[in-house]
Amino acid sequence: MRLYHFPLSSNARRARMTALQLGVPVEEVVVDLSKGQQRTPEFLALNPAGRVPVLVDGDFVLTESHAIMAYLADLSGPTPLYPAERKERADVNRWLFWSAHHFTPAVSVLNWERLVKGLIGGQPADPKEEERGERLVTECARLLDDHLAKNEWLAQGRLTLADIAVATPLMSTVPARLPVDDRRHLRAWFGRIQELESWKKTNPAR
Ligand SMILES: N[C@@H](CCC(=O)N[C@@H](CS)C(=O)NCC(=O)O)C(=O)O
Repeated sequence: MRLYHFPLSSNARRARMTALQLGVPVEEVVVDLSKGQQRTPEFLALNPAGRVPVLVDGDFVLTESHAIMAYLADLSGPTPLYPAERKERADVNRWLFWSAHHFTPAVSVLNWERLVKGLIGGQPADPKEEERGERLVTECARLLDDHLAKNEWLAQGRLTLADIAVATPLMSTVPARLPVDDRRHLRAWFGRIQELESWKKTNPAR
């Protein structure tokens, strides 16, 4: 099984962390986004959207990081990371969808303005977009912090795919200046995630 990724991609990181947490062996293939390798005909044949991650399992090609997480978990057999019981799984799924639909796109706005633009060509950040990103991330961070004030983990009282999915965009907390400094419960939870071997092993600085 091959997992196409880029070390700086938080979307790819959640798939890589999931494989590591589950102990599912995957061959990691780097697609260097900074060199435009996501736009080669070979890669576009795998994912016409030109984005990582992509998982290739035999003749089955799967895109979308949250779907890849669920697929890997199902492949590994019963796992507390992604419970089979209907309501328990729904509890995890709600955070996977929240991550995909709300949190990751919110962080992406600030990531783009404050980090990626600089990396790819030195375009200045657009203050209107920064303001929009600040507002979106602040709303999400408030929701997360309130939940984590009462819960050690996002779902089911233990580490699940929910935590991995939501935590990876926070890898840009410092470079994208995410407005999370005053969210003490969120930061404590993120500290617990950063202690995981799967987080350390997927650190782009390694
Ligand atoms: N919804 C997709 C988003 C994937 C995505 O946007 N990946 C970014 C890296 S974080 C990418 O490959 N960007 C390449 C580009 O925009 O050219 C997922 O969750 O997998």
